[in-house]
Amino acid sequence: MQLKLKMTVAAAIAAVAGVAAAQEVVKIGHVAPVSGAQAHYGKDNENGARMAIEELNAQGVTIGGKKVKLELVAEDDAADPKQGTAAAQKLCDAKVAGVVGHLNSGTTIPASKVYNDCGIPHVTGAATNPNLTRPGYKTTFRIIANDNALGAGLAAYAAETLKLKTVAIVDDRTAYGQGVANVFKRVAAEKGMKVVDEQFTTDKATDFMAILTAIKAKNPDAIFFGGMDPQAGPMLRQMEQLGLANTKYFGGDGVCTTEIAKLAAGAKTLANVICAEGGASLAKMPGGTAWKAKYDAKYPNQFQVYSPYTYDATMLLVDAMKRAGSWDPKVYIPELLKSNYKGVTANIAFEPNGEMKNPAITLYTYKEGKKTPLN
Ligand code: ABU
Repeated sequence: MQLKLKMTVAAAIAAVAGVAAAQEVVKIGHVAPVSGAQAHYGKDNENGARMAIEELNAQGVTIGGKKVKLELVAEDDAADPKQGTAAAQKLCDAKVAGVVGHLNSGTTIPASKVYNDCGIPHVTGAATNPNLTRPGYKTTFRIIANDNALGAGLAAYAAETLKLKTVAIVDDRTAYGQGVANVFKRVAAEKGMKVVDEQFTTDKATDFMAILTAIKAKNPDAIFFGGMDPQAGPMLRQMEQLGLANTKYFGGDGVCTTEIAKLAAGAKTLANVICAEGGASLAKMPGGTAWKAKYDAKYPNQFQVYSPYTYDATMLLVDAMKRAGSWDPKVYIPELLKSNYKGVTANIAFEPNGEMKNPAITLYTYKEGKKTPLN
């Protein structure tokens, strides 16, 4: 009797082990800054990817007739280009099937070469510098509008809707900040605006009194800032201190966060912000409102900007693997390029260079401290 019981237990253990062995693990990488001043963006991005992986695993995923378990391999690049390429190489060495990321154009552009060299696709839902897709790597994909659209949309709004005449431009000298500022400058000038001053800072600075004092002397209708919210928040506070209370403040998606309202710490100049994002507003996304409610329940008070896109990027990778019947990048990359994926953010399809077809852009302002769409 005892022997029979032992044999039954052994058979059950063997059966469970057999099922476990049959279920293969498919790794998906995610990279963003989850340390340093931009950690709030990175955590939000990582949450989006993690939420997608957890939902997919709960539903059960079958690729090429095999049941698989998805595993997120999350890396921190601290928004630093060198750490970005190191993280990319780490993910190549870990043999992930695909990567969601990175956040910053300054890390994504150099990392894209690493992914191309090791043949792994990456999908960014945050990096917006147009140069990302210029090399024509078959492994690079972007699911939001780039800075050509954001900079031009903001310049058109400044010149044509608000009829502003003069602007001072500040950028943080990163690939993103400098790039989006250059597009704004070119299109604003084409539309008849005069650039009365140009100043530069860094993505580490928090004291802008000297450059704002110089700008104040030129009395512009607006300031355009190419950079992120750890700089934009204090800059808005310092604009208020210097009496620049009526100067409009333009920025790209990097300043269009929930966090900027906290970083501006009650400065009235927050209401002067007009920023642009490379997608539809949550209310106009196909699944935005329901998705945001799920996200907030899981990650309270962590939403910033890009998590719906990192969620979709993760789903998109797995959708291509399923259609290809393989998670081998060589096999599923052609399917990824042919995607016609109905995401939470949009219907996602790609141009041959990996840019999204027909991305939306949305302009926002801040009303009573709350980010509010203008279109
Ligand atoms: N798109 C703004 C933030 C990320 C980046 O492009 O650097």
